[in-house]
Amino acid sequence: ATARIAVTGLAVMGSNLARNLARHGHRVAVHNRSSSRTKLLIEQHGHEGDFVAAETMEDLVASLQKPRQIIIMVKAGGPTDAVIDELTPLLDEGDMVIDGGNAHYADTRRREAALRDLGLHFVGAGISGGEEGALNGPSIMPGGSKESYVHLGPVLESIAAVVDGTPCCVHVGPDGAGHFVKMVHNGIEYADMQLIAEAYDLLLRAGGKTPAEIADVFREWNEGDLESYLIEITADVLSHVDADSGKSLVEVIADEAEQKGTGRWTVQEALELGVPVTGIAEAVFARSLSGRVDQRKAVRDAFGASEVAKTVTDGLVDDVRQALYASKVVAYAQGFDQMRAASKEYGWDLDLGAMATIWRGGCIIRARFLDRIREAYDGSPELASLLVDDYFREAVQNAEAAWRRVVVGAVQAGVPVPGFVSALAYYDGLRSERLPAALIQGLRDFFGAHTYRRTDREGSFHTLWSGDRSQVEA
Ligand code: NBP
Repeated sequence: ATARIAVTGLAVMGSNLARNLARHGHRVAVHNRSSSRTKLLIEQHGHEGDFVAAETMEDLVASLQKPRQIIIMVKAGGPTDAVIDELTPLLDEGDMVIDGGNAHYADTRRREAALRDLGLHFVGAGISGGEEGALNGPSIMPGGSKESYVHLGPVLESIAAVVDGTPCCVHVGPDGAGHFVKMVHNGIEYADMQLIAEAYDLLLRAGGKTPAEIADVFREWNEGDLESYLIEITADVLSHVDADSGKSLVEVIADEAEQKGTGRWTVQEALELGVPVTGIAEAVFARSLSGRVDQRKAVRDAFGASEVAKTVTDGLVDDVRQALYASKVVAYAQGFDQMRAASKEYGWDLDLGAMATIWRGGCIIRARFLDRIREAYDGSPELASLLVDDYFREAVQNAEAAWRRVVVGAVQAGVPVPGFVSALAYYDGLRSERLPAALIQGLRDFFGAHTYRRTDREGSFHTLWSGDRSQVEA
């Protein structure tokens, strides 16, 4: 029994994670349901480090130091439960089971509670960065008990991405906190990509630029506040020429965005928590709309394809940059708001500054910008919104005029920019002295006697709408 840690599930993510562990000097036991994958890993990469191949789950467990640490990297859902059921009878009190898959945080909460009853630690760890990240340094978001992190932290931190000497891995919070944070990360990724796509579409259709020209714009943007992995790869994708057609690849890719579901989960959970994550919701719906091919055709046939008025102005490129930045601030403000709400709901005590810190490297939304978010929450952990932090307030104020010009211009030109529009509406909504919610309350009271509160007196009131319309205290 000599291996430090184990990985079961050796498809692309599990194999790469095991290799990453081995390359960092950890003796790693490896196992897969069908042993062909285990053999392949050892054949191809066995020389990279110290692997112990296990044919069966019993062998895997027997090969580990105590307390045992076993990472599960299988398909999320039923397969994860199947592996847990197979594994738990073989374990001893204090052992740790780590789920590195994309589990729903509610499943993680359920599994954590069940394993806690058995005296085991269950750690739902969000792992971001895809296969490349798993191999070379992901962003890792482990939940579960503090006690488990004492053992697990050093190993996970050793294989995580590192930015400015700090590993992109921290104990996020109890039970499902890690998977929740990973889910919100993915939701923000949806919003970020939608905003980038809208900026591209504006420059293409209203600005009359070619994809190659837009690639240069994104390259330039990547030198400033927008610097991020997604902006960088946008330039790469836009400048790629398709060998078959000789066109820009983006012009021949089918315009139907797919989704695996974490964006949808983020929005579903936001609805439950009552947190307006409008940017993420618009991003999820924009993907859904793109996939409604028959409906798109029917409406196009009925109305004619929208003719976009070219609104090329000297300032368009810089206006779009500023609109993108301000909308992105809003998307992150919403995502962080959701984490804050969940933290309160579930008693997780999330350190939001630390979340920004561990997203600076290894993951898809890694960006310069996250340093500013970390500073904002380090300075005031109870920040009401990212928007009120001095740095972001100033950034949004500076961008506001350009942001409005872009939204107005896009609406007039007929380019759909749901992300930009909804971000601006969110900002305007929060800033309004009075909202028409007052009228909604009046209507609710009218048809359903749902009562309302007044601005000038304590208490709940109802107007006798179908009687003499006098007011009664409810
Ligand atoms: P997959 O999600 O494609 O799952 C394949 C693995 O699950 C294989 O090892 C397979 O074993 C195993 N498995 C299945 Br399916 N059913 C099983 C069962 N009933 N019992 C035991 N093992 C079972 O692998 P992946 O793409 O490497 O992803 C692994 C996890 O990481 C997933 O939760 C995924 O969502 C998450 N993730 C993936 C990425 C990414 O970029 N791909 C990024 C971040 C997170 P077999 O070989 O015997 O069929």
